[in-house]
Amino acid sequence: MTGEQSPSILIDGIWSTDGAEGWFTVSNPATEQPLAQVATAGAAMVDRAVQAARRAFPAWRDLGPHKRATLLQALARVVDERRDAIARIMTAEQGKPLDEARGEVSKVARTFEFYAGEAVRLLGQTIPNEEKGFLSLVEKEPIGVAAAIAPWNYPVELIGWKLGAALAAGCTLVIKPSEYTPLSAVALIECVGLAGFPAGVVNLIQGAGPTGAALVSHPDIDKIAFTGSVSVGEDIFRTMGGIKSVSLELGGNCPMVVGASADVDAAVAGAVRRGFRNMGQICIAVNRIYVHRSLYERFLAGLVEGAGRLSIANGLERPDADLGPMTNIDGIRKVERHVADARERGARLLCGGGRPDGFSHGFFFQPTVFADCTPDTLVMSEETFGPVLGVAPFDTLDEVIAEANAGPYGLAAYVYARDVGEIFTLTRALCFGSIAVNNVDAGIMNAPYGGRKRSGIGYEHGREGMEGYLALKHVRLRHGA
Ligand code: TXE
Repeated sequence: MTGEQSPSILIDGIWSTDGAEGWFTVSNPATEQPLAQVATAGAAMVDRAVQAARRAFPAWRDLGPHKRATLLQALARVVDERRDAIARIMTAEQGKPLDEARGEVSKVARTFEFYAGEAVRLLGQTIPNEEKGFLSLVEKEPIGVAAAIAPWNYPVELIGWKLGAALAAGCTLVIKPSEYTPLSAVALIECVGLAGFPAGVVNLIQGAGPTGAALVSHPDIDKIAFTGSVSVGEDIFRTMGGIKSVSLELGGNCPMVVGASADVDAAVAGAVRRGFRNMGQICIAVNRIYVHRSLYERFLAGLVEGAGRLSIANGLERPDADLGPMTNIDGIRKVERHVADARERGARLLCGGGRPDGFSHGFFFQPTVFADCTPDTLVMSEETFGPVLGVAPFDTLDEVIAEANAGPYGLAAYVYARDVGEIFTLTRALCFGSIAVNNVDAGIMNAPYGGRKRSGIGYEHGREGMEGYLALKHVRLRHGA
């Protein structure tokens, strides 16, 4: 790939950059070399994309659930066929190792299959009335035109969740990917046309914050589905103008509690996987770990050993590497700030803490573990979004519940314990949208996924993910005397 101009905008079935406001450069975070120039959509182009989605909406809504499901199945097949090509683009612009990128693409294909199944189960209900001769019908209808705005950490999956749910519900879309990962989105959305979807049902625009703001504030948008930072989530409420349905999946600062009854080896394996995978750039990454004092030093020794075994590489050169680079320099700077803060506050650095040797370019960082972290340490109180884990001991469940629930986020929490009482005391008391017990896969396709507190509103995944693109209509029918 070169720094050539990419025809990266799709409006009404036509890939074109005519009318673009300018160009931005996408680079490879492992080499810092430019990959492509991508066009920025200004307000006029955003308007064209929304109007295309609006025109396509009635026919798509009326197509019928079985036909929509068949197209979603076809989309899953095309994505599977092109898995390697899409994954290579993702690794080149986002940094995650190629095998991991391939896994992400496969999961998106499974998402489309899941929502193909949900599309044909769009059931309403009937409600008995007090008066004889009346019947209430509650029907579910697609809400209209959806704006889908995605970040760069899972550049295909986080678009795929919104796309699958919206299409199954009968909505049309305008998608805006992150300015760091526009090419992954292009590779995914090319599959939509190949699968046979009508023109205008799915539109793709490119650009940074101002393009996103133009999209969410467009008066013809009915639903906004956003994944990204808390600050932009709050901006969206301010800028959207008018009353729109909104789902927001924002940041997290996810705790792991390793109870006195835990299997320490399993907890260590979970912490290594969910703490460092994708360089910690996951909203449900484990950030902070509270370990019962009786297991503390054993857990720390295991964690350091596990972190030390992780391989770091350019994921195109070494597809099975554990870790690639971080996606951008801002991420590195935030990690460095959190590492410096932990040092200053007296946390014990057990491994990592800086850039690894052997890389002359690229945003690489060592997996890093701090022990004895106080609650005010940034790694414990804020989302680091990088490969840094803060660990602290605890003595009582009451104490750890208060620590884990402190702070503004409520996306996911992790519990390792074998005692049933300990498990349920923790799962009942922790205020998070998802809690994974003795595993670290808090988000699965067929269960609802969403945050409490400042981590967001609404749900993705599962049937609930599709409900967010539906409106209810109550029809009260008088059918007799
Ligand atoms: O998010 P942004 P970024 C967190 C994480 C990370 C930080 C920044 O802490 O360090 O967010 O990541 C578009 N109106 N998460 O830069 O800035 C933007 O162009 C409408 C958590 O990715 O929120 C991009 O497409 N849209 C998270 C998208 O919003 C706007 C995943 C996200 O950008 C906009 C990623 C505006 N005013 C980051 N401004 C998670 N929950 O997984 C920007 N955008």
